[in-house]
Amino acid sequence: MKDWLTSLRQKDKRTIAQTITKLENRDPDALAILQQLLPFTGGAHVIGITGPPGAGKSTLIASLLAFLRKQDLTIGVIAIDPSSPYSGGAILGDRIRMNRYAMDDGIYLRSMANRGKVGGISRFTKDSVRVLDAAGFDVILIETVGVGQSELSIMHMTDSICVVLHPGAGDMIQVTKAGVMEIADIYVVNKADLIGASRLIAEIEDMLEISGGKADWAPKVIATNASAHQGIEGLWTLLQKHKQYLKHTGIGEKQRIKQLYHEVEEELWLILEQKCKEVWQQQDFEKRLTMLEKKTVTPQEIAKEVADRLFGMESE
Ligand SMILES: Nc1nc2c(ncn2[C@@H]2O[C@H](COP(=O)(O)OP(=O)(O)OP(=O)(O)O)[C@@H](O)[C@H]2O)c(=O)[nH]1
Ligand SMILES: [Mg+2]
Repeated sequence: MKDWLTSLRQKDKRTIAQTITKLENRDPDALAILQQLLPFTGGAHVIGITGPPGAGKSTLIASLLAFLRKQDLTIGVIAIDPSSPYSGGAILGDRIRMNRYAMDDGIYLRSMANRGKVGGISRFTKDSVRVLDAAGFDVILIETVGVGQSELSIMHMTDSICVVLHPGAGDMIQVTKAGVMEIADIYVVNKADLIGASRLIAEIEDMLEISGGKADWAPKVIATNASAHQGIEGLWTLLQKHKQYLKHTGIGEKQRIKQLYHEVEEELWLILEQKCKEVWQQQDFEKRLTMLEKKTVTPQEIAKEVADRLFGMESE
Protein backbone atom coordinates (compact mmCIF):
# COMPACT_ATOMS: atom_id res chain seq x y z
CA MET A 1 0.00 0.00 0.00
CA LYS A 2 2.89 2.36 0.84
CA ASP A 3 4.66 1.87 -2.51
CA TRP A 4 1.41 2.45 -4.27
CA LEU A 5 0.91 5.77 -2.54
CA THR A 6 4.48 6.83 -3.21
CA SER A 7 4.17 6.24 -6.94
CA LEU A 8 0.81 7.95 -6.97
CA ARG A 9 2.35 10.99 -5.31
CA GLN A 10 5.04 10.92 -8.00
CA LYS A 11 2.24 11.16 -10.57
CA ASP A 12 3.01 7.78 -12.05
CA LYS A 13 0.46 7.42 -14.84
CA ARG A 14 -0.04 3.67 -14.44
CA THR A 15 -0.66 3.96 -10.71
CA ILE A 16 -3.09 6.83 -11.26
CA ALA A 17 -5.01 4.85 -13.89
CA GLN A 18 -5.15 1.72 -11.74
CA THR A 19 -6.33 3.66 -8.72
CA ILE A 20 -9.10 5.39 -10.64
CA THR A 21 -10.21 2.07 -12.14
CA LYS A 22 -10.33 0.43 -8.74
CA LEU A 23 -12.49 3.23 -7.40
CA GLU A 24 -14.63 3.21 -10.50
CA ASN A 25 -15.37 -0.49 -10.10
CA ARG A 26 -15.86 -0.10 -6.38
CA ASP A 27 -13.13 -2.67 -5.82
CA PRO A 28 -13.04 -4.15 -2.27
CA ASP A 29 -10.04 -1.87 -1.65
CA ALA A 30 -11.96 1.26 -2.65
CA LEU A 31 -12.80 2.51 0.81
CA ALA A 32 -9.26 1.94 2.07
CA ILE A 33 -7.88 3.75 -0.98
CA LEU A 34 -10.11 6.76 -0.41
CA GLN A 35 -8.99 6.87 3.22
CA GLN A 36 -5.32 6.83 2.24
CA LEU A 37 -5.84 9.60 -0.30
CA LEU A 38 -7.71 11.88 2.08
CA PRO A 39 -4.74 13.55 3.84
CA PHE A 40 -3.24 14.52 0.47
CA THR A 41 -6.34 16.12 -1.01
CA GLY A 42 -7.41 19.74 -1.06
CA GLY A 43 -4.45 21.32 -2.83
CA ALA A 44 -5.70 21.41 -6.41
CA HIS A 45 -7.69 24.17 -8.04
CA VAL A 46 -10.62 22.23 -9.51
CA ILE A 47 -12.14 23.91 -12.54
CA GLY A 48 -15.25 22.88 -14.47
CA ILE A 49 -15.37 23.66 -18.18
CA THR A 50 -18.89 23.29 -19.47
CA GLY A 51 -21.02 24.56 -22.34
CA PRO A 52 -22.92 23.39 -25.39
CA PRO A 53 -21.52 20.79 -27.82
CA GLY A 54 -18.90 22.16 -30.15
CA ALA A 55 -18.33 25.40 -28.23
CA GLY A 56 -14.61 24.65 -28.18
CA LYS A 57 -14.20 23.28 -24.66
CA SER A 58 -11.61 20.66 -25.63
CA THR A 59 -9.69 23.13 -27.80
CA LEU A 60 -9.70 25.59 -24.93
CA ILE A 61 -8.41 22.94 -22.54
CA ALA A 62 -5.66 21.97 -24.97
CA SER A 63 -4.64 25.60 -25.21
CA LEU A 64 -4.76 26.04 -21.42
CA LEU A 65 -2.61 22.93 -21.03
CA ALA A 66 0.10 24.37 -23.24
CA PHE A 67 -0.06 27.69 -21.40
CA LEU A 68 0.01 26.20 -17.90
CA ARG A 69 2.81 23.75 -18.68
CA LYS A 70 4.99 26.71 -19.67
CA GLN A 71 4.48 28.00 -16.15
CA ASP A 72 5.52 24.64 -14.79
CA LEU A 73 2.08 23.90 -13.42
CA THR A 74 0.83 20.31 -13.48
CA ILE A 75 -2.66 19.56 -14.76
CA GLY A 76 -5.12 16.68 -14.59
CA VAL A 77 -7.95 16.62 -17.13
CA ILE A 78 -11.16 14.64 -16.77
CA ALA A 79 -13.33 14.66 -19.87
CA ILE A 80 -16.85 13.37 -19.69
CA ASP A 81 -17.33 12.16 -23.21
CA PRO A 82 -20.96 12.67 -24.05
CA SER A 83 -20.85 10.24 -26.97
CA SER A 84 -23.29 12.70 -28.43
CA PRO A 85 -24.48 12.73 -32.00
CA TYR A 86 -23.21 16.31 -32.17
CA SER A 87 -19.56 15.42 -32.27
CA GLY A 88 -17.08 12.61 -32.43
CA GLY A 89 -16.38 13.29 -28.80
CA ALA A 90 -12.63 13.14 -29.35
CA ILE A 91 -10.81 14.28 -26.27
CA LEU A 92 -8.81 17.43 -26.81
CA GLY A 93 -9.67 17.63 -30.45
CA ASP A 94 -7.28 15.13 -31.90
CA ARG A 95 -5.02 12.23 -31.14
CA ILE A 96 -1.83 13.99 -32.15
CA ARG A 97 -2.33 16.57 -29.47
CA MET A 98 -3.00 13.80 -26.97
CA ASN A 99 0.13 11.89 -27.90
CA ARG A 100 2.17 14.99 -27.30
CA TYR A 101 1.19 14.78 -23.66
CA ALA A 102 1.58 11.03 -23.26
CA MET A 103 5.22 11.40 -22.24
CA ASP A 104 4.68 14.41 -19.99
CA ASP A 105 4.30 13.49 -16.33
CA GLY A 106 2.94 16.95 -15.60
CA ILE A 107 -0.27 16.11 -17.42
CA TYR A 108 -2.79 13.35 -16.88
CA LEU A 109 -5.80 12.87 -19.15
CA ARG A 110 -8.77 10.68 -18.44
CA SER A 111 -12.06 10.43 -20.28
CA MET A 112 -15.20 8.53 -19.53
CA ALA A 113 -18.31 7.75 -21.49
CA ASN A 114 -21.37 9.36 -20.04
CA ARG A 115 -23.27 6.21 -19.29
CA GLY A 116 -23.50 2.86 -17.62
CA LYS A 117 -21.32 3.31 -14.56
CA VAL A 118 -22.31 2.26 -11.04
CA GLY A 119 -23.05 5.41 -9.13
CA GLY A 120 -23.02 7.40 -12.34
CA ILE A 121 -20.92 10.15 -13.66
CA SER A 122 -20.91 12.13 -10.48
CA ARG A 123 -19.20 9.50 -8.36
CA PHE A 124 -16.71 8.67 -11.08
CA THR A 125 -15.73 12.28 -11.55
CA LYS A 126 -15.41 12.92 -7.83
CA ASP A 127 -13.24 9.85 -7.38
CA SER A 128 -11.02 10.85 -10.30
CA VAL A 129 -10.67 14.37 -8.92
CA ARG A 130 -9.67 12.94 -5.57
CA VAL A 131 -7.00 10.72 -7.09
CA LEU A 132 -5.53 13.52 -9.20
CA ASP A 133 -5.71 15.95 -6.29
CA ALA A 134 -3.86 13.50 -4.02
CA ALA A 135 -1.32 12.89 -6.78
CA GLY A 136 -0.48 16.56 -6.42
CA PHE A 137 -1.69 18.11 -9.66
CA ASP A 138 -1.93 21.89 -9.31
CA VAL A 139 -4.95 22.26 -11.53
CA ILE A 140 -7.75 19.82 -12.38
CA LEU A 141 -9.93 20.57 -15.39
CA ILE A 142 -13.26 18.79 -15.85
CA GLU A 143 -14.91 18.98 -19.27
CA THR A 144 -18.63 18.28 -19.46
CA VAL A 145 -21.26 19.14 -22.03
CA GLY A 146 -23.63 21.52 -20.36
CA VAL A 147 -26.94 20.67 -21.90
CA GLY A 148 -28.63 18.55 -19.28
CA GLN A 149 -29.47 18.70 -15.61
CA SER A 150 -27.02 15.94 -14.79
CA GLU A 151 -24.15 18.15 -15.89
CA LEU A 152 -25.07 20.63 -13.21
CA SER A 153 -23.49 18.15 -10.84
CA ILE A 154 -20.10 19.72 -11.62
CA MET A 155 -21.06 22.47 -9.21
CA HIS A 156 -20.77 19.85 -6.48
CA MET A 157 -17.17 19.04 -7.30
CA THR A 158 -15.45 22.18 -8.56
CA ASP A 159 -14.06 25.41 -7.13
CA SER A 160 -14.58 27.47 -10.27
CA ILE A 161 -16.84 27.01 -13.27
CA CYS A 162 -16.30 28.32 -16.80
CA VAL A 163 -19.26 28.23 -19.15
CA VAL A 164 -17.98 28.23 -22.72
CA LEU A 165 -20.25 29.65 -25.39
CA HIS A 166 -19.71 30.40 -29.05
CA PRO A 167 -21.44 32.68 -31.49
CA GLY A 168 -24.27 30.75 -33.05
CA ALA A 169 -28.01 30.66 -33.11
CA GLY A 170 -29.76 29.31 -30.07
CA ASP A 171 -26.77 28.81 -27.81
CA MET A 172 -27.91 31.24 -25.18
CA ILE A 173 -31.39 29.79 -25.15
CA GLN A 174 -30.13 26.22 -24.94
CA VAL A 175 -27.75 26.92 -22.10
CA THR A 176 -30.17 29.14 -20.21
CA LYS A 177 -32.76 26.40 -20.37
CA ALA A 178 -30.40 23.84 -18.91
CA GLY A 179 -29.77 26.13 -15.97
CA VAL A 180 -26.08 26.28 -16.80
CA MET A 181 -25.99 30.06 -16.91
CA GLU A 182 -26.54 30.38 -13.17
CA ILE A 183 -23.55 28.29 -12.21
CA ALA A 184 -20.91 30.23 -14.16
CA ASP A 185 -18.12 32.12 -12.41
CA ILE A 186 -16.61 32.99 -15.77
CA TYR A 187 -18.25 33.12 -19.19
CA VAL A 188 -15.89 32.30 -22.00
CA VAL A 189 -17.05 33.55 -25.37
CA ASN A 190 -14.94 31.32 -27.58
CA LYS A 191 -14.54 31.54 -31.36
CA ALA A 192 -14.18 35.28 -30.92
CA ASP A 193 -12.82 35.26 -34.48
CA LEU A 194 -16.32 34.52 -35.77
CA ILE A 195 -19.07 36.99 -36.53
CA GLY A 196 -21.51 37.41 -33.67
CA ALA A 197 -19.01 37.17 -30.84
CA SER A 198 -19.40 40.76 -29.69
CA ARG A 199 -23.17 40.42 -29.81
CA LEU A 200 -22.97 37.32 -27.65
CA ILE A 201 -20.78 39.16 -25.15
CA ALA A 202 -23.31 41.98 -25.01
CA GLU A 203 -26.13 39.48 -24.51
CA ILE A 204 -24.35 37.86 -21.59
CA GLU A 205 -23.54 41.21 -20.03
CA ASP A 206 -27.18 42.26 -20.34
CA MET A 207 -28.28 39.05 -18.73
CA LEU A 208 -25.83 39.49 -15.87
CA GLU A 209 -27.03 43.01 -15.27
CA ILE A 210 -30.59 41.77 -14.91
CA SER A 211 -29.81 38.76 -12.74
CA GLY A 212 -27.19 40.46 -10.60
CA GLY A 213 -25.03 37.33 -10.73
CA LYS A 214 -23.83 35.37 -7.74
CA ALA A 215 -23.65 36.69 -4.17
CA ASP A 216 -20.42 38.74 -4.05
CA TRP A 217 -18.61 37.47 -7.10
CA ALA A 218 -19.75 39.26 -10.22
CA PRO A 219 -19.31 36.68 -13.01
CA LYS A 220 -16.74 37.75 -15.57
CA VAL A 221 -16.93 37.56 -19.34
CA ILE A 222 -13.90 36.92 -21.53
CA ALA A 223 -13.44 36.43 -25.26
CA THR A 224 -11.10 33.71 -26.52
CA ASN A 225 -10.01 32.18 -29.78
CA ALA A 226 -8.89 28.82 -28.51
CA SER A 227 -7.71 27.58 -31.93
CA ALA A 228 -5.30 30.51 -32.14
CA HIS A 229 -4.37 30.42 -28.41
CA GLN A 230 -5.81 33.90 -27.90
CA GLY A 231 -7.34 35.08 -24.64
CA ILE A 232 -5.94 32.13 -22.71
CA GLU A 233 -3.72 34.19 -20.46
CA GLY A 234 -6.64 36.50 -19.69
CA LEU A 235 -8.81 33.52 -18.83
CA TRP A 236 -6.14 32.18 -16.51
CA THR A 237 -5.85 35.57 -14.80
CA LEU A 238 -9.60 35.53 -14.15
CA LEU A 239 -9.41 31.99 -12.80
CA GLN A 240 -6.62 33.04 -10.44
CA LYS A 241 -8.71 35.99 -9.35
CA HIS A 242 -11.63 33.71 -8.62
CA LYS A 243 -9.38 31.39 -6.65
CA GLN A 244 -8.12 34.32 -4.58
CA TYR A 245 -11.68 35.43 -4.00
CA LEU A 246 -12.64 31.96 -2.75
CA LYS A 247 -9.67 31.96 -0.41
CA HIS A 248 -9.94 35.47 1.02
CA THR A 249 -13.67 35.36 1.66
CA GLY A 250 -13.58 31.83 3.07
CA ILE A 251 -16.28 30.96 0.54
CA GLY A 252 -14.05 28.33 -1.05
CA GLU A 253 -13.77 26.42 2.20
CA LYS A 254 -17.51 26.65 2.83
CA GLN A 255 -18.19 25.50 -0.70
CA ARG A 256 -15.97 22.44 -0.23
CA ILE A 257 -17.65 21.49 3.04
CA LYS A 258 -21.04 21.81 1.38
CA GLN A 259 -19.83 19.57 -1.42
CA LEU A 260 -18.73 16.92 1.09
CA TYR A 261 -22.14 16.99 2.76
CA HIS A 262 -23.72 16.60 -0.64
CA GLU A 263 -21.47 13.65 -1.34
CA VAL A 264 -22.52 11.93 1.89
CA GLU A 265 -26.10 12.29 0.74
CA GLU A 266 -25.37 10.93 -2.71
CA GLU A 267 -23.52 7.94 -1.29
CA LEU A 268 -26.35 7.31 1.12
CA TRP A 269 -28.92 7.23 -1.67
CA LEU A 270 -26.75 4.77 -3.57
CA ILE A 271 -26.47 2.45 -0.58
CA LEU A 272 -30.19 2.67 0.16
CA GLU A 273 -31.10 2.05 -3.45
CA GLN A 274 -28.95 -1.07 -3.47
CA LYS A 275 -30.48 -2.34 -0.23
CA CYS A 276 -34.01 -1.61 -1.42
CA LYS A 277 -33.39 -3.58 -4.57
CA GLU A 278 -32.12 -6.53 -2.54
CA VAL A 279 -35.26 -6.58 -0.43
CA TRP A 280 -37.44 -6.15 -3.49
CA GLN A 281 -35.80 -9.09 -5.20
CA GLN A 282 -36.61 -11.29 -2.22
CA GLN A 283 -40.29 -10.58 -2.66
CA ASP A 284 -42.75 -13.22 -3.75
CA PHE A 285 -43.44 -11.83 -7.21
CA GLU A 286 -46.05 -14.42 -8.25
CA LYS A 287 -48.30 -13.65 -5.34
CA ARG A 288 -47.91 -9.88 -5.72
CA LEU A 289 -48.64 -9.94 -9.42
CA THR A 290 -51.78 -11.97 -8.91
CA MET A 291 -52.90 -9.55 -6.23
CA LEU A 292 -52.22 -6.63 -8.56
CA GLU A 293 -54.14 -8.30 -11.38
CA LYS A 294 -57.09 -9.03 -9.11
CA LYS A 295 -56.96 -5.46 -7.93
CA THR A 296 -56.86 -6.49 -4.31
CA VAL A 297 -53.80 -4.36 -3.71
CA THR A 298 -52.41 -1.16 -5.18
CA PRO A 299 -48.85 -0.73 -6.48
CA GLN A 300 -48.43 1.93 -3.80
CA GLU A 301 -49.31 -0.52 -1.03
CA ILE A 302 -46.78 -3.03 -2.29
CA ALA A 303 -44.09 -0.36 -2.49
CA LYS A 304 -44.85 0.78 1.03
CA GLU A 305 -44.80 -2.75 2.38
CA VAL A 306 -41.38 -3.36 0.86
CA ALA A 307 -40.11 -0.09 2.26
CA ASP A 308 -41.43 -0.94 5.75
CA ARG A 309 -39.76 -4.28 5.53
CA LEU A 310 -36.46 -2.68 4.59
CA PHE A 311 -36.44 -0.28 7.50
CA GLY A 312 -37.79 -2.94 9.85
CA MET A 313 -34.82 -5.10 8.96
CA GLU A 314 -32.43 -2.21 9.44
CA SER A 315 -33.60 -1.51 12.98
CA GLU A 316 -33.22 -5.10 14.16
N1 LIG B 1 -13.09 29.48 -35.46
C1 LIG B 1 -12.84 28.88 -34.31
N2 LIG B 1 -13.04 27.56 -34.19
C2 LIG B 1 -12.78 26.97 -33.02
C3 LIG B 1 -12.30 27.71 -31.89
N3 LIG B 1 -12.15 26.86 -30.86
C4 LIG B 1 -12.52 25.64 -31.30
N4 LIG B 1 -12.90 25.69 -32.60
C5 LIG B 1 -13.36 24.57 -33.44
O1 LIG B 1 -14.65 24.18 -33.00
C6 LIG B 1 -14.84 22.77 -33.17
C7 LIG B 1 -15.28 22.15 -31.87
O2 LIG B 1 -14.23 22.27 -30.93
P1 LIG B 1 -14.11 21.32 -29.66
O3 LIG B 1 -12.97 21.84 -28.88
O4 LIG B 1 -14.09 19.90 -30.06
O5 LIG B 1 -15.47 21.67 -28.94
P2 LIG B 1 -16.11 20.98 -27.63
O6 LIG B 1 -16.86 22.03 -26.94
O7 LIG B 1 -15.05 20.29 -26.87
O8 LIG B 1 -17.08 19.93 -28.29
P3 LIG B 1 -17.79 18.67 -27.60
O9 LIG B 1 -16.79 18.04 -26.67
O10 LIG B 1 -18.15 17.80 -28.73
O11 LIG B 1 -18.98 19.21 -26.88
C8 LIG B 1 -13.51 22.24 -33.68
O12 LIG B 1 -13.59 22.07 -35.07
C9 LIG B 1 -12.53 23.33 -33.29
O13 LIG B 1 -11.42 23.35 -34.14
C10 LIG B 1 -12.09 29.11 -32.07
O14 LIG B 1 -11.69 29.83 -31.15
N5 LIG B 1 -12.38 29.64 -33.28
MG1 LIG C 1 -14.91 18.25 -26.20
